Amino acid sequence: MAPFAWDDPFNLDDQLSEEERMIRDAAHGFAQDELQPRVIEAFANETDAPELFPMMGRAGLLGATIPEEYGGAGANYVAYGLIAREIERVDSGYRSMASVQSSLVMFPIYEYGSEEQRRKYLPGLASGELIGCFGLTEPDAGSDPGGMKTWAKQDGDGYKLSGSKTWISNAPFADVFVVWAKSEAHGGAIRGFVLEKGMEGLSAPKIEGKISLRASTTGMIVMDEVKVGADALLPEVQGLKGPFGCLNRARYGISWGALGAAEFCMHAARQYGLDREQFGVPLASKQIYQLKLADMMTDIAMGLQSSLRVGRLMDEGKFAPEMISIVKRNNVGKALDVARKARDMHGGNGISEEYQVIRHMVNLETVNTYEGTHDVHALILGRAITGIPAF
Ligand code: TGC
Ligand code: FAD
Repeated sequence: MAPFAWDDPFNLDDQLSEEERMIRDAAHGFAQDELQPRVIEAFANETDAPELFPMMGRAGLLGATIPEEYGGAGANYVAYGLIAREIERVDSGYRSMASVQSSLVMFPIYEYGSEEQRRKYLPGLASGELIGCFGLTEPDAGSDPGGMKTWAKQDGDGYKLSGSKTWISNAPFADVFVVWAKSEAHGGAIRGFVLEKGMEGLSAPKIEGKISLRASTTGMIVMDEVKVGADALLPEVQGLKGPFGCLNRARYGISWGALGAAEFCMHAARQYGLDREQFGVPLASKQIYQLKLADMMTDIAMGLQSSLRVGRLMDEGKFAPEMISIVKRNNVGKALDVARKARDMHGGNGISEEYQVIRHMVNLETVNTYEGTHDVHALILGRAITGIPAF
């Protein structure tokens, strides 16, 4: 019989390659040394932190799956998931900054871009000298991005873009904007465009006053007849499968990331219960307290195994988007449940920034909503089960 480790119940460590373990450990070191010391203050003050991008770039955390010739790490999707887990163990907002850059900006430029676009943008995005954002959601088109009102009109050889995007991570300090618009020249089909900071008619005001994900900067993208050349178009994809192809990667990363936040919360609740005495004994000696810890550990362990499986299938090119809906929806929902329980198990201290569990809890509310809400992923699965779209 093997010994049992409460913090790694199914021996995930043993299922990773040496390279994957090295990447995970490097990400863990970076997150604990560089991100953890600043997060409480950053969250309290809603601080913009563009300086984190070059730091993450130097640590090899941006564009992990992009080939090395474009500045990426040439790693696999399991390694990418492990990076997300380590960053989100500190804060979902920091993971958001990194996953937008990697999956929603570098991936489309690599996968759908021209060779010139790849060479122009990817090395700077990988090093963090350039910051990217991804504009899909609009004020009147969230869960239904096909209802977008942003248009690209033909303008000579190029295009003129008008419209607005909202709730866009990284936008206020972004250099590179991957924006999705209906294109007049392509019969109204949705196409991707790469815009650059400073273009006339382009602005990205910050959305202030978030109660969740405060360490990550969010804004709008406002486009008032922004003129771009023909070379701004991502040539290799047309239709909603373009943005959804990016979302597949980001949603998968989130399925790991949310469990990093859940692990932080569970470990904190366990330690709190061992340290805190009530009725003359540690709280951890109480059956109800142990039941909650057992449920947390079970949900986290099952979630990690399922994300590992999906990651392996992605690396073999054998995944279906519905698999990603299962793990995004399940793991974020379970992480939110773990964080709420951990908040409760800390009693009054649970609402203090010092103990950090309530920050994870409110962050996970956003994670449950973005990249396809919990219910939208249920409907994606419902369609797959019944053949009937119920959106
Ligand atoms: P539907 O008819 O289902 O599909 C339209 C076309 O897209 C293809 N497709 C996919 N392709 C690749 N991967 C997927 N996951 C795909 N899902 C669909 C599909 O095959 C079809 O292709 P074609 O060639 O036949 O045209 O589209 P629908 O309009 O009915 O969509 C339904 C629904 C609800 C599934 C979809 O709209 C949806 O997923 N909504 C959620 C929107 C969303 O996730 N937004 C995220 C915005 S970005 C964000 O939140 C970033 S936060 C990041 C951070 O800070 O970390
Ligand atoms: P809605 O679509 O209006 O949904 C509201 C409610 O209705 C939800 O509960 C939803 O589940 C439910 N609902 C919707 N449709 C149905 C249906 N058919 N049947 C039943 N229930 C339904 N977007 C980007 O493009 N880029 C980003 O970088 C980005 N970053 C974000 C960062 C933050 C902090 C936040 C909060 C959001 C971000 N988003 C981003 C936007 C995010 O993807 C959307 O908020 C999300 O897709 C939901 O859209 P919505 O907010 O318009 O909600």
